[in-house]
Amino acid sequence: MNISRRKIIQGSAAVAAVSAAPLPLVFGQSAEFTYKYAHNVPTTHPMHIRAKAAADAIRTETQGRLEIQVYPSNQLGGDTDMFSQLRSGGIELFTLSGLILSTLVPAAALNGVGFAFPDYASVWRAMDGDVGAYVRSQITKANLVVMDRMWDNGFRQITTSNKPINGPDDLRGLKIRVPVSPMWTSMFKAFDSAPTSLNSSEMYTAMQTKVVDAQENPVSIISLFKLNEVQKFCSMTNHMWDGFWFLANRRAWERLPVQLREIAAKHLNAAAVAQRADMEMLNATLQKDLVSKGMVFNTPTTEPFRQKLRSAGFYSEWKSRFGQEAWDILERSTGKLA
Ligand code: X2X
Repeated sequence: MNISRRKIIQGSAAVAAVSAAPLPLVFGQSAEFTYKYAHNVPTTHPMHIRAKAAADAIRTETQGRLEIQVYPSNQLGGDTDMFSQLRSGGIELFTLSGLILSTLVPAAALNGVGFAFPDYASVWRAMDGDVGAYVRSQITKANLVVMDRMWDNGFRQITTSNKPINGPDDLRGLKIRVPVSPMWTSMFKAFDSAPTSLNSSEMYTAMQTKVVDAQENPVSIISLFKLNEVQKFCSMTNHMWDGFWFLANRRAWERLPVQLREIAAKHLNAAAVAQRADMEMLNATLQKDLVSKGMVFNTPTTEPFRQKLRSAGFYSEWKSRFGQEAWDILERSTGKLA
């Protein structure tokens, strides 16, 4: 090799070394930080797919310093259990429905108020705007770290094994599985149903063994958890919108150098936004797929359900539970609810 060529190579190696200097990488060396991220959906769900891609992007951009291992599908326990592990530091990262999170941070149930949002546009305006900012400030006060962008679970629909739900009267006495959260129990009590709180890890079996006859979830969850195998009817009630907050254990998060936190947050927030678009497309496709598998869909009128909640005192109860400040923030996004 002649001198000038060697100089050029040395020169470009030096440039590479300088640009890599803040994040040195030695191939084959194990990561400086290996964090567990756990969630409750199957690997076919866009939340898993986008989070996994974000974990790869984070590994690459941190030059291997931060490795996020993804544990899907309730592998590390049901939501209630994973949430305790997140708080104790047994797992570092976790996505949780705001409504389940409300067992620790009451304000996190705000987005689940019955029939608060008519469509996705109003959901994201609120959750990327004032409602989300308020909820995140409350989550932070509870000593957890939360990413800015919320992930979509979806508008929830009611499935049953035995009859379509055409109006609120069909909900009377219905044995329905709901997630573990006061908001869900309260809503289905207001409908005079008989709600049973169970984590999603136990939902399929509960219907298979007929412990319950019904459940409520977005079409994507109904399909990806294969609930059509144990449920016949799907009534498109859109009775609430539900999403996941991406949470981190505070001590684990603060152990990361600031630069690594910034890289992780950037990719996780971008993945959330991409996941929202995936979900809208998927919901339409999966409904067709469920129909082809024999599930029977109907779309009841919303107003009688809302009226039933109103007359049962649901909105006034939740207004006083959340407090005037939180309720005003919600109503600024949704219009008058109570
Ligand atoms: O538990 C459920 O029903 C689910 C999967 O929708 C949530 O994460 C709240």
